[in-house]
Parts: sequence; C-alpha cells; structure tokens
Amino acid sequence: MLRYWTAGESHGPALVALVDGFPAGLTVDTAVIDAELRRRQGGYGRGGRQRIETDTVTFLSGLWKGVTLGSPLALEVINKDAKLERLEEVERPRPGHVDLAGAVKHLGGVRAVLERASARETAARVAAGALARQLLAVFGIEVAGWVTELGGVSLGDRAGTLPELRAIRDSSAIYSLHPERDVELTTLIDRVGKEGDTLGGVVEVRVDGLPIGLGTHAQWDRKLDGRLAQAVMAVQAIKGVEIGMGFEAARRRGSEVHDPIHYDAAARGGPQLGFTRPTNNAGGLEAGITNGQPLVVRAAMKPIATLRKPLESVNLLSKQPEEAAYERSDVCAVSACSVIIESVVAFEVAAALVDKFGGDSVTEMRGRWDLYHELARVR
Ligand code: EPS
Repeated sequence: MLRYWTAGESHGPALVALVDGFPAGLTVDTAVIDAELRRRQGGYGRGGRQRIETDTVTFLSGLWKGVTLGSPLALEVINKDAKLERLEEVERPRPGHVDLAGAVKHLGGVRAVLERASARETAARVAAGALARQLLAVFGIEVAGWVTELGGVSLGDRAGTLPELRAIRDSSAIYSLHPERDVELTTLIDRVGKEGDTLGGVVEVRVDGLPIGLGTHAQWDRKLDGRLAQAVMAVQAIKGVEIGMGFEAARRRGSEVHDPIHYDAAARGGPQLGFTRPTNNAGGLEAGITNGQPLVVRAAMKPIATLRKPLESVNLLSKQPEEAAYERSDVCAVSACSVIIESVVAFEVAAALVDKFGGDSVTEMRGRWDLYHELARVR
C-alpha cells in the first residue's frame, strides 16, 4: 500500500513528507520535484512569504545513489522563515481559517493550530506528488492541471495533448489555458488586492495514459473516485470536488450523460484495449474503476481567509468585538492550488497503480502491467 503523511509547521524548521510503500528501483530526479515546488510558489497574486522561500527537496531516507530502495522515503523542504519560537499568540480568530474551531477544540491558542493548518504544508504534498509522478511516468501516465476559473471569471476549455496544454499553461501567469486573458485576470487580482480582499477559483487536473482497471467497485473505501475526492477535498481551502461532468450531470438526461461504448480493433494494442468512447463525461471513472479514458478532476477553492481588510471577529480573551488578525497573505493562490491538486491526484493514482500491480519493485510492476494487458487482450 502506497501512502504518505506530512509533518511540519509553517514557520517551524522544515516540512516533511513520509512516503511509505514506494517500490524499489525508480531513479528519482530531484530537479523535477524542485521544479514543481517552484511552480507551487508561483502564480500571480502570491504573498511576501514566497519572496523569502526557495523550496527544494532533500531526501533524508529511502534513496541510494538516486534510486528508491523500497524503504520509507523522508522528504524535507526547509523553511527559511523559521521563526516559530519568536512568534506571538493570536487572539483575534480569522473567519474561514482554523483559528476559532481549532483553538476551542484543543483547549489552547490559535497559533498552535494555524501553524499546522497553513497552506505552507502543501509544499510537502507537492514533493510527495512529484515523486509519485515519476513512478507514473514509467507507465506512460501523465498528469497536468490548470486554472479554469478565477474570481468568478470562467476561462473555458481547450483541446490538445497534455504536453501541448502544459506548454500553453506554462506561458500563463495565471497557469490557465488562456494566456491571452492573463491581463484581464492580473488586473482583477491587483484591484481586489488593493481593496484588501482575496479571490478563489476552480482548477482542473487531467491524467492521460491510464489503463482500464485501477481502483475497484467492490468496497467503498477503495473506490478510486472516493479516494480522489478525499485527497482533493483535504487540500486547504477546497470546498468542492467534481469528476468529469460533475454537478452538470445531475441536470441532464441519462442519454446526454453516459459515454457510448464502441470497439476499434486497430486500437487493441492501446491502453483502452480497443474500446473507444466518443465522449468522456464520466471523467475516466465508472463505479470507482478507471475506464481507460483521461481522468478529469476539478476542485473549487474558496478565497484565502486572511484578509488585509479584516472581517468582524471577537477577541478570545476579552470576548469583545474586534477585527480579525492580519499578518501577510496571498490575494489569490488559485494557480498554486492547481499544482497542489495535480500532486494529490498523482499520488492517489500512483497508489491505485501500486494496489493493482504490486509495490515491491518497479520491475515487477512493469511485468505485471504487461501480463495484465496481455491477458485482458486475449480474453
Ligand atoms: C504559504 C505560506 C504562508 C501563507 C499561506 C501559504 O506563509 P506566511 O503565513 O508566512 O505568510 O502565505 O498560507 C495561507 C494562505 C494561510 O492562510 O495560512 C505557502 O507557502 O503556500
């Protein structure tokens, strides 16, 4: 079973991801992980903290000469702004953040919970996800994500292969597939920032090259759609998750929603084993199992809760009305969110791949992958 946990506070010495169950024999490119960490720090509308940090990964365990050993991997991302011991308590909880509920729950203070709840923790998830993507790449499985909506402005879709779409996205300051609309959106972010406010948005992640058969219909907690929803929903500030047509499917008739099944003998050697679908409204999953179509997951991110023009709050000591606390924050982190959702989706898909094809070594996984496809074709 491939799984991971993270540890670390926003202003503690470091963030750590502990990855367990990762197969032996993968040559890891740390520069690829660092590139994802750098992307997470970017996107228009980020705050002052990103000018302090230069996130890079260090492997504390699980690698020998750059190759995974099959033992637990500990990944570390250092915090340059490690000042936790000098930070003061916060008495004015921010609406929308962990502050009030977390402090009451722990019978303690706000600082103790906000340091862990901060989205800085996602650096560790991106590091783990970027490692998982390297395992997926061995099997020709690719992941990419982008911003489809920002501050209520919808950017729409774009057709293309993942390398094509990734190149377009990388030319956008917003990480969208419509760089020609960057100025409109950066102007919006600037205006909202000047007003002391923040913006949310919607991100989409696509996974190409998936085989038929990852996940299961047989038990609720192993259904891949359920696992993806949990991983995505558990990212800071996410308020909604959709797969494929998502909520829109509820408004349409069955005949407009379900993807017809065709067969093309010439495509028998491909990942879909010859079964083709003219549409992909299911978003690559049927009954919790991948169906050979691209996986499409969308997530709705609420606006950042730390506002320069603070909302009404209450001083936890005096119980008198006061404005919520403000230190510094992002106006908009939706672009960064697209990198984070890519990472958590990549990790869940890699975990499902390990479930199906075994987790001891990449070589064995490869052999089992080939055998499975051979058996599925002659069936
Ligand atoms: C973040 C680092 C944090 C915040 C942000 C995410 O750094 P600091 O608190 O030192 O400014 O900028 O976290 C939040 C938006 C939040 O509300 O906690 C990061 O690296 O992503």
